[in-house]
Amino acid sequence: MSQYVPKKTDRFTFGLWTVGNIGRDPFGTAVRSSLSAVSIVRKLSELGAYGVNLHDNDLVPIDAAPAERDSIVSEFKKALADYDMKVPMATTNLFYDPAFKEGAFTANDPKVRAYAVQKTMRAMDLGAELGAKVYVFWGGREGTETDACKDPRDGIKRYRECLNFLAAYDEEQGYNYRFAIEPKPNEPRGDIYLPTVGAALGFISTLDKSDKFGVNPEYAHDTMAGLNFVHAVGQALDAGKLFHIDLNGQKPGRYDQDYRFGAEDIKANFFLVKLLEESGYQGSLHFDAHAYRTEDEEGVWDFARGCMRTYLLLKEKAHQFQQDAEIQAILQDVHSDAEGYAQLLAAPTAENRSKLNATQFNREILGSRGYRYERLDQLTTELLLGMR
Ligand code: GCO
Ligand code: MN
Ligand code: MN
Repeated sequence: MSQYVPKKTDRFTFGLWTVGNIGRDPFGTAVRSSLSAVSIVRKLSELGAYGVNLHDNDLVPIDAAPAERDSIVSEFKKALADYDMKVPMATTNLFYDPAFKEGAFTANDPKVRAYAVQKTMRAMDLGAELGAKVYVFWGGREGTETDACKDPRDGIKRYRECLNFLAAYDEEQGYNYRFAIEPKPNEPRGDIYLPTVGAALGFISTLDKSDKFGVNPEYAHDTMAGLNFVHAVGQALDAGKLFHIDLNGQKPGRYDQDYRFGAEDIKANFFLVKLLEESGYQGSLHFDAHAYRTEDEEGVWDFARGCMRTYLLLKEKAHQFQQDAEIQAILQDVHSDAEGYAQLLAAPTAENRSKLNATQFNREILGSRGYRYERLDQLTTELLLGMR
């Protein structure tokens, strides 16, 4: 059905590192050969993606000489133009090189911190050259195995200093990036600073140019820790801070799996897609995931197609949910405000305060009511199973 075929207007993006993942894990070596950036751009465009995102070193090797860098970048730019692909987001690899083993922006060694900021300035230059509008900060190495090594207040303070420095650089260069902090609780560090969306939102309010900063939540990161990702995204939306999102699949309580979007917990993914669509979120729908290690290149493209198709199927299900008369009747009933209390609470005026003080509530009536959420959830399940 053509409605489930991805189009550029769906704003789907993948990282070069995602479809480019060669299946290395802590227990085994690569199982697929690496794909060139140009071939990834071509294939993703054919599949209907809007763009590709990258870390500096996904494209340009860390030790490339300036001339080599320029020729790689110009070949890549040509491929973007040839295949009508965008680079909406760029980021820095501050986790792979041994220099960052003790942290990057939060490292104890000020020279490591300075190098991390310099590397990010150069990666921001690269992203701007490719047209990126969002710049992601994922602090993969910003954490500890033992808190004997540093006071967490110093970690946070250094993080802030580095981000303030980079926001000033952004302003000076006129890049006008939207900066998105990506929280994660652990992996690769034992514990990572800013583990949750809420922690990142709190931290953002302490930055010099806090308006420029938002979040890049990832399904797997909250789910690993047993948290409700839909609630986290809801809070980010409410704060006007959902600048980007990383979609994937993950079982709770496991290692970082980064499965295909929709591979795990279809119901949670449905509520996520429903929320994104109903909120009017206009940013990229970025898949930060990779194919199972069992796959060859064909499986990689099955994986990429699957991420996008499942999103579109769930988007259609969200539409059906809105059209379903029985579901909507239950919702209407539980949200009804016949006596105007919702209005009263929304306006803390003196009149409303005294009105509320004078009100007599019947606790028994309030407590004896049934909400019909069993039926509502069953209807949702049946809708997702194609039975409605
Ligand atoms: C992870 C992270 C990364 C980041 C990426 C972009 O768990 O490894 O999700 O994939 O998203 O580095 O900043
Ligand atoms: Mn991740
Ligand atoms: Mn991510």
